Amino acid sequence: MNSLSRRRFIKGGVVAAAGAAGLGAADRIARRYGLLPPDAGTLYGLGETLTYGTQHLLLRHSPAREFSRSQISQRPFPNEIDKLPDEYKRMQETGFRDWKVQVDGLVSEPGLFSMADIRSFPARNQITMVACEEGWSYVAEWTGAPLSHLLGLVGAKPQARYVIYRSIQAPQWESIDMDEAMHPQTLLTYGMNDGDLPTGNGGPLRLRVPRQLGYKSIKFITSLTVTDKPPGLGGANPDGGYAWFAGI
Ligand SMILES: Nc1nc2c(c(=O)[nH]1)N[C@H]1C(S)=C(S)[C@@H](COP(=O)(O)O)O[C@H]1N2
Ligand SMILES: [Mo]
Repeated sequence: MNSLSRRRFIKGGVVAAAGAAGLGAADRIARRYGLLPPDAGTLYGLGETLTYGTQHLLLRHSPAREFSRSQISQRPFPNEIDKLPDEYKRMQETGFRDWKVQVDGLVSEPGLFSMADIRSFPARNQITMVACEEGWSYVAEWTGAPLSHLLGLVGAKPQARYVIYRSIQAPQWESIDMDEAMHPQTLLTYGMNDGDLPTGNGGPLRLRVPRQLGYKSIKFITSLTVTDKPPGLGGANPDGGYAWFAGI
């Protein structure tokens, strides 16, 4: 069984078991173990709680599928983006020399990091899929620094539960839990298919979260906040069918 069908199988099984045991029981267990996702209170909250809770307990260390070079898509698909601010264009003209990422919140040493700083961190390459909730996908090779490295540098505190990340393209932001943030495949990426990350795909810096749907991989990252508070939903608007936890 590949990892995708295994996840579906596990999800189905646990949902069925929860149905038999009573959904109230699932909710109580999720509360007890601190596994309520930020959208637990919304219309689809119970389903989201079950999905998040089961995946978290069973699959929190499991990797996203990595592909071989020959599976890289001929034309990586840059999804349409809203207009970028003039500030972006100014920084682009000087090769993003002045691009800064602010890191704050529950950390011992908040700081500002330049692209040169981030490029000096230990790098990782991985060939993964961007899967959009609208049904299309592509495979590309991504180069970047594990987010875990940056979180280690700033000294994320033990009570940290989530990382919020924001784009220069306000109001684009999302959040992930600490397991996702510390996962070795969660990368601050600046390279794609042997070149710099193109603007359309989020250059100069994009957080790739390959274990979740495309909308969690926010482009043009300018700040990160470590927190112990449920962070709200970002673009994960339940009315639009977007779940906060978008595991694939
Ligand atoms: N800043 C920003 N990040 C974003 C988006 C966006 O519009 N702005 N779109 C998201 C969505 S819905 C998807 S599916 C992916 C698409 O990534 P791609 O353009 O590399 O195909 O980017 C995500 N990150
Ligand atoms: Mo998307």
